[in-house]
Amino acid sequence: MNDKPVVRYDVENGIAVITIDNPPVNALGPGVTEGIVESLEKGEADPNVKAFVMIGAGRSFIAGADIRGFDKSRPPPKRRSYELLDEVNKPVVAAIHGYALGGGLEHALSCHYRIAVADAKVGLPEVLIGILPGGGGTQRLPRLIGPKAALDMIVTGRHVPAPEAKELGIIDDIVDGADLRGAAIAYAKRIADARPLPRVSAREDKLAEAKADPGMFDAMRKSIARKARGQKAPYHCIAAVEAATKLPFAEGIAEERRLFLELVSSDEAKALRYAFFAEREIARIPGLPKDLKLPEVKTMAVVGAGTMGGGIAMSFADAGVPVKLLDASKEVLERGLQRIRDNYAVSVKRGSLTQEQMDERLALITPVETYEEIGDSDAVIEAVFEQMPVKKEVFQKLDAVMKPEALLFTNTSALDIDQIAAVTKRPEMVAGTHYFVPANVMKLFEVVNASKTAPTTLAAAMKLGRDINKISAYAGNCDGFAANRSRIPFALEQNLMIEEGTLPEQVDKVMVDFGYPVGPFAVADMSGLDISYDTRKRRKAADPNYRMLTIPDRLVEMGRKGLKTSAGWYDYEPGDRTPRPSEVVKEIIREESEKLGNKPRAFTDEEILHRLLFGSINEFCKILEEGKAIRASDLDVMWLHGFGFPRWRGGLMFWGDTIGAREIYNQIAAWHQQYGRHWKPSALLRETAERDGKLSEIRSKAFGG
Ligand code: 3H9
Repeated sequence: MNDKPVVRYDVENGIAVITIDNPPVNALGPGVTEGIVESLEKGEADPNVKAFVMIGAGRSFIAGADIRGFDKSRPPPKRRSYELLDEVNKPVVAAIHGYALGGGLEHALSCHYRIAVADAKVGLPEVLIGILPGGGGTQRLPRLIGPKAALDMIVTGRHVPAPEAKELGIIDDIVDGADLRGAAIAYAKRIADARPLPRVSAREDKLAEAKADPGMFDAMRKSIARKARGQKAPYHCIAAVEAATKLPFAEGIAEERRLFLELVSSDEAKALRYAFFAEREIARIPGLPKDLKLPEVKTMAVVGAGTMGGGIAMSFADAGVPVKLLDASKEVLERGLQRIRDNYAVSVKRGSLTQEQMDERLALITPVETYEEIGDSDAVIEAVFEQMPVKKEVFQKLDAVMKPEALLFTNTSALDIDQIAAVTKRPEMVAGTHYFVPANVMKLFEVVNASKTAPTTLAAAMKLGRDINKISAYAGNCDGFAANRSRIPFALEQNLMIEEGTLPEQVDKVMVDFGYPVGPFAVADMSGLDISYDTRKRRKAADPNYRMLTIPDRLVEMGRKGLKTSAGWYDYEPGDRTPRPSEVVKEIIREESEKLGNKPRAFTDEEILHRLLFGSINEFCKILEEGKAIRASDLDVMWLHGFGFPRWRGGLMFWGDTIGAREIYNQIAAWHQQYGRHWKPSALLRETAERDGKLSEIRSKAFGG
């Protein structure tokens, strides 16, 4: 047990310095707010103290309340530090470096002055974990910077860089980062005698903005309606800020508290907290030595300038990493580069990128036509055609030209990486780095550990993903790896239910109501039905028992390839992406289900939802059983960042726990009897059901579970 105090108090030349020292991020865990209160009381009572400085030790000011604490019951504090800060009669200066987030910024807002170093960030990101700022942030921030700017910060949860925070009026001064403590003490001395104390809670001037524009709150509700569908927290955030403009400060605080308490133990907040920690846990691979010396990856090469290769090159350029893009065909290379330019140009047009940033990123991508030119890169990702002989040829060439310490990665989504690695003399330096489409946008970066991959290669690949702001996720080498493999049952059920007579629009509506941004049939139309058609044909050629899907096959064969042909599962008007239910498709479904001997029947929404999701829960368990993933929560994160699973539902396994492993197992066992082999229950699922365990807490036995 570490009994180092989490809050230190010392007095220097009449200035009491309150230092929060609760690693890693100075969250407001047990003892912290109590320590702040105690220090303020001590300084108030000491006639030698003229002013206070509040500062964080280590890498940050305060990153907010301790998120783990929301699931534990803690007795309410005798005095709330936010309130005491408002009451003290000596000025308090918040000295911010690193992050001042959530309760951290709320403490700073309760102080009388705020100074920050230039690279500090401030924000109220509570909405991202399903709650609202409950330490007075919804009442003080609008008073300090106006309700409009406060709404923007509180409803998006975005981190605001210190220079912008100064412009907004959150920060009084930007100071040199070399000696923040010294600068803060000097600042405190300067303002020590200034009266009255500038208390944010006492300000009313900025609130006038809401009187001039009373419609801003409804406008905000309207603007978030699509994105915030199914969620409560963003709306409660708006309500709390609105209260700030209508109620006296103390009543506004009471209303904030009431709304906060409604959210903090909601399913939405629990799910978002789960996702927050799952996203951090996924970086850990049990058994990997902590002191591994990783090869540095500072320059990259990508082989293949198709859509995928181009997206991969962009993912590096976006992170400031120089990347060579290799394609033997000049034409493909130029087309690839043009696609990259066009993609960046769209971002510039939308305003998410400046022309200067676009130029900088393009300058980081160097097109090359020969393997020799990439030989000195620290690592290479192959993104060529998905055919084993082609991949093998590429890897033989890479092995010959790449410097001996270079890492060789493949972006294959389905092929056996052991076979690819076997053609090289360095299979220990080969791993999979599987991107999701579009590669420059999707956050998931699946790192596939082949049988000979060395721990350093694996760890370097995981780090590479994080370095380019992706979420690296471990997967074992098997058909489809972890993410795509776990989604196969979903895609299969989607089609089988159609054969039983349900319609694409019905399935899509259920999934959109569940929280997906778009239903699976509309997504299939966007991706192009011909892609899965080609995969099915390939699989059938390799395995005569492979079950073909006649309905989507017929659609492709009659030219209905999706959005690009203005017809797929849905009809589309030219130039319009709105899916419209199709009579043609309805008729094909009727004919094909009749041929299969299926009598059309009505599906309930619940049956559709469970048929789509239970199969993947079963597959998650099989993947974990085989040691091809580490934890259930990793697979949940993969679905959040690879397949658009609604974040406020936590993840597939977390959602499964709201139903219960036992009920899911029983249903799967019943469908196994009814539909056959593809519903065979996983032994791990059965075992979890029998002991009433939690699906989201399953950890593969191969990794010590
Ligand atoms: C709040 O403040 C409510 C208030 O309104 C008051 C209500 C009354 N709690 O992310 P990292 C851990 S709600 C507990 O890898 P980075 C994290 O789990 C809160 N733990 O580092 C990890 O642990 P481990 C509002 C926390 O540098 C380690 O710290 N605040 C918390 O990439 C390092 O984290 C937020 O929502 C926490 N609050 O990013 C901010 N924060 O090593 C949440 C971090 O065991 N935090 N940990 O895996 C963040 O956004 C990022 O952690 C931050 C640093 C940007 C600060």
